[in-house]
Amino acid sequence: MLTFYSDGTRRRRARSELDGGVLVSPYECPERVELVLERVRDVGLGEVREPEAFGLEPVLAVHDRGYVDFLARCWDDWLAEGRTGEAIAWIWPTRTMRDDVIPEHIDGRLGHYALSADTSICEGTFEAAMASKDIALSAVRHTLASGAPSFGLCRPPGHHAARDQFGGYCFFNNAAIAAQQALDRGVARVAILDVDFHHGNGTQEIFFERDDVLFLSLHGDPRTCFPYFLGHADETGRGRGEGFNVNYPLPPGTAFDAWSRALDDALARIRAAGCELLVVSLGVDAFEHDPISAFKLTSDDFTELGRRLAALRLPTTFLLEGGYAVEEIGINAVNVLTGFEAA
Ligand code: OKP
Ligand code: ZN
Repeated sequence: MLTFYSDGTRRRRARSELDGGVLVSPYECPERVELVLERVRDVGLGEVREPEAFGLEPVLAVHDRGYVDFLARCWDDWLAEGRTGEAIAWIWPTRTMRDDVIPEHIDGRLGHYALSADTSICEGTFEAAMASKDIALSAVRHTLASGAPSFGLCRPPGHHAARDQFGGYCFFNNAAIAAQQALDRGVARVAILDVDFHHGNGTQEIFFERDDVLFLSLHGDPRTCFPYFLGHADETGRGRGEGFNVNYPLPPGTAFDAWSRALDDALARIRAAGCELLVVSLGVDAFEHDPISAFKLTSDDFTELGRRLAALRLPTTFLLEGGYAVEEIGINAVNVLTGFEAA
């Protein structure tokens, strides 16, 4: 299987994440991709290729232009205010306020475009997000052209990024951008299966009213898990999208037996919907030792996940999302890929 990777992903090296009332060193760190890349090479998964540069057009097919402009300029605008730390949102247009007038000041713009305070913006963030979406686009292009599976070693992740919001360590929604690219190149229906521990609120939002993308997500129940305000089972799509959004909220402590029952239901739905391409939002934070998650999957379970995905016999693109047990992230992510290839 080909892997797409670029050093541009390491341009984001944030120093601060607001975590339980203190600023900590971010869980979503550049070492994550270095270790996955090392594992890809150690197991001999296949060639590692540089992505092509696709520019902003495929980004603007799923994201708002004002949002993209904000991300491109945020760091400079922040520095222009004389700030010394990293850019972190701290005020939002909450329920009783107005969100139809976008503020001019960078603090107001941050609140308009942020969905959470865990994700600071620092020098290089926009460049890393650009590299990450180019990796996703290159991976899906390869799968479309050859029918062969591919692995996009994306960083930063993407599934929390909505049409005009960043947060949960995500800026551009790599999976949504890749899926839209496939549709624009003639694929009739794409399945996005999100196995990251956290609900893919951004991907859900982007495709909620559409029937050309079937979105399915297995995740920690939002009653107790980030992102808290989306991801319930009754969110099934709207309008022509009704039935094309499937959430499997699962309780903390869920292990592979219960998790894989939800997985098998998702796979049956992908089969029934006649999808021509599978994009896997491959977070490996369902791992039992993940520091910020609560499921109990083992490293071997990730191999079995890969096997079950292969049984769909669909052209498949894997895109890295979360996974914060850094020591084991390479083993867990690549186990999915070797399990897929062995099947
Ligand atoms: C991103 B992805 C406490 C944690 C806050 C929420 C989790 C973001 C997960 N500072 N961050 O889905 O792996
Ligand atoms: Zn996650």
